[in-house]
Amino acid sequence: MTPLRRHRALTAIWGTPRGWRGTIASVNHSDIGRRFILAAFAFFAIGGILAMLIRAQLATPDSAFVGPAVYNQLFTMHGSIMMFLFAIPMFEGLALYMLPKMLGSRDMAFPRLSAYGWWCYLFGGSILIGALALGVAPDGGWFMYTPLSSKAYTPGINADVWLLGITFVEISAISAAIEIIVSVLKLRAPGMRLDRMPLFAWYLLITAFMMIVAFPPLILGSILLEVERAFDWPFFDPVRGGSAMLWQHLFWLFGHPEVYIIFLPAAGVVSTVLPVMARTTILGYGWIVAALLALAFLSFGLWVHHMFTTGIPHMALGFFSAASALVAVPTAIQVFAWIGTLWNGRPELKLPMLYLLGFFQVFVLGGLTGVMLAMVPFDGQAHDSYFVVAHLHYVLVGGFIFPMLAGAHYWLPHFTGRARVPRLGEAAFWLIIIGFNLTFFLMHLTGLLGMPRRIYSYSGDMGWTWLNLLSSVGSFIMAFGFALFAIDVGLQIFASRRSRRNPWRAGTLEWAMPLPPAAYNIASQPHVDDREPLAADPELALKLVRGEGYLPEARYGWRETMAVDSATGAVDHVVILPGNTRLPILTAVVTGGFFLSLLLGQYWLALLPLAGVVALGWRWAWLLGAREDVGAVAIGLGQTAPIHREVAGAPSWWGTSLLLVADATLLASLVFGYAFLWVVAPNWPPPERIDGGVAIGVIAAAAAVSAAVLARRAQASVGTGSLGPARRAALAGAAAQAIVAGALVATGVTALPAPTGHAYAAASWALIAYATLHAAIALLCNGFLAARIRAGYVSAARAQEAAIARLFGDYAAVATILVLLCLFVPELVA
Ligand SMILES: [Cu+2]
Repeated sequence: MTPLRRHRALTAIWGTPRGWRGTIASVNHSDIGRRFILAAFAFFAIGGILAMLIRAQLATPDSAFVGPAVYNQLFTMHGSIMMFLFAIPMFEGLALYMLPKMLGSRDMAFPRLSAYGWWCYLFGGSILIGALALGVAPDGGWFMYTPLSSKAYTPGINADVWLLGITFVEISAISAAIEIIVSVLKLRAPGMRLDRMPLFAWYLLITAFMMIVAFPPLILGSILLEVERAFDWPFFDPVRGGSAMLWQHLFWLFGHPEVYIIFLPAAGVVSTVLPVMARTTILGYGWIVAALLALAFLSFGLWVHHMFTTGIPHMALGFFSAASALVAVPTAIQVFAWIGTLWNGRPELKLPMLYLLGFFQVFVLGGLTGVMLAMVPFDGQAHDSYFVVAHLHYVLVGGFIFPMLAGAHYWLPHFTGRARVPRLGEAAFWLIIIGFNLTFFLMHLTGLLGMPRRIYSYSGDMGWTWLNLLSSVGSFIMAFGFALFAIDVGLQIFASRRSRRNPWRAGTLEWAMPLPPAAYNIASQPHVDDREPLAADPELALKLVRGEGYLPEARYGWRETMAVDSATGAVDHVVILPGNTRLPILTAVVTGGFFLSLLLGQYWLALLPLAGVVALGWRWAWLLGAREDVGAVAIGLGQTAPIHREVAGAPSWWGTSLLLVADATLLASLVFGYAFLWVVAPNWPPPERIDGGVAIGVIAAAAAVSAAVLARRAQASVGTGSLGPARRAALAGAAAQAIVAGALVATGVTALPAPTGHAYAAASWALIAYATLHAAIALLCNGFLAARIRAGYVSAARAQEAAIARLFGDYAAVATILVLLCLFVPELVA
């Protein structure tokens, strides 16, 4: 096959048809990644405009530019947009676009999930922006503290917009995280051992693991607060045994790791771009990976440093203060690795390098004020003042925006296939860095002079006037810088000359393709023996185009890419990815209908889109698979491998396992909340507690265990090819799950007091709801398996669905038993 014919054949398989039909059906990672990046930049512009309105208001004392009600919406939406609609989606977009290319793969592991995440992000973000346009945007601050955000103090729809809109958007974060992990661990080019991966992939892998553990507490907190607002279940109401502190714990359990979730991908950009700019390789690859793991681990033990002034015990203050200071160690390892890399190399002061120097200046300052704030006595003074505002902008703008701008200029030729316009970018850089430092450095002083954050006005005799005016001037200089950046990018896309391949002479695989890349990335997949394959073999790009790698054939309309052993990179199997489909957008629209019904208080109506999501999810899974075994297929280079349907441990199994990790974190947070209320909240013990119900509870537990056993039996029968017994076991398992769900609800109805009376009852009901929901999901899994066996999609080789049904059966059993223990053990002890 000639390279041109191969290109045409692969494009026919992987390409996106022109026009809106192609646009809404595309699941290609380059398409979806580009959209994420563009939309995130648009949201960044909106968030930036809000920031300028804030600075316009604060430029002069006693300003009447906007009133307090509007001002509250401005700063709340500025923070929420920058965190949830800009930073996270921006890195998701970069990961979706870049990761497969750097790993020498053709797409991410779950293309339809990428597309679904994209539409959820777009629709959820639109709900938030729509609320802003209608003047009912969230106004309780981006961390939505109770009781301010409770019904009594925020009676309107504003807080609901935040709770539901952000949760809707978080679907895309969780799905991207799962996708990143499975793609990094499984879909690499053969030969790419873990220690041969580009560092960027390490950063994303660790970030993604943090996401599936950090986001569930926020999602749980949002659900609980929304349930409190909608149905008056008093989780956070101290009068009825709730605790406002519970919200803060759940929020910062998410919120602190969130800072690292934003920083690490950007640090990954630094570790990628810096060595190329310095014409050398990164110093201390292993040290950096170790530091990343330490950071990820430590960052989950720091959340309380956001709560130093809430009156927590002294022991806890000491512990969390020390842990916060400790985080400087792994961060310093990274910074020294970067400095050492610069020292070893011959740095060239190109535009990306300029932004990296800006990053060093800003981020190091932000880190130092972070160490100051980790000291409890200082924090007591600076808390809730502009000093904290200055610190967080130094950390987040320094730790995310400057590296991302470096990355933007580094990778733009990859997106556009064009070289940049000279000099405009340098001017933008100087405006941004001067404007930034002017705006935010002075805020340290404003804060030390006592100006609290989030006030909409101040009087002229406080001594803050000049500092505020200069900060406002700085912010407008910075805004001009960003406008110039946007113009620069626009010119590069539309009016610049073509870039040559690999303009930076980098060594990683994303530069092994013509620019802009084709829909399938690479005509054949390389065998990787080096951390910088292009540096090791300058001919590699040509060889791949000529088809001298893995999967050089375009066959059967399959979207094929190699899957490897996650540690050694040895060939494992071939993954056949699903093609373009409208299912993701359809599912996202129906999901959006669900969230909108809740937002408008139409709770019965919400059941309709909920049923729709279940039906679409069924269809989603149904469309995969085949009715006969294929066996091993040729993969080029004279080798063969099985396809993903016929192996254990295919991407779908990994994805399900990771979903359950996220799910288990949610359950753990719920159990934590329940225990926290018992131990800490006022007005305990509750007047009415669970009364009887042990017998029904035992039935629920027994049914859950038998359901799990039946799912295992179904899997074992599939393994030996006895499909009839397998189907009967699956159906019996489904029936057992129905009994579990019924018994759980009956336990609540007969034995628990009403959930509105006391936080105890509310939390107990929440636990029951969780277990019941999972029994229902396990029921669907079993039913699905039975239907698939009947339709001929399952065989001894094609046993994936049986394994997944078993996984859910096990999980549902553990969850049910844990929930029942939570309900009954306090009674036995008392
Ligand atoms: Cu923190």
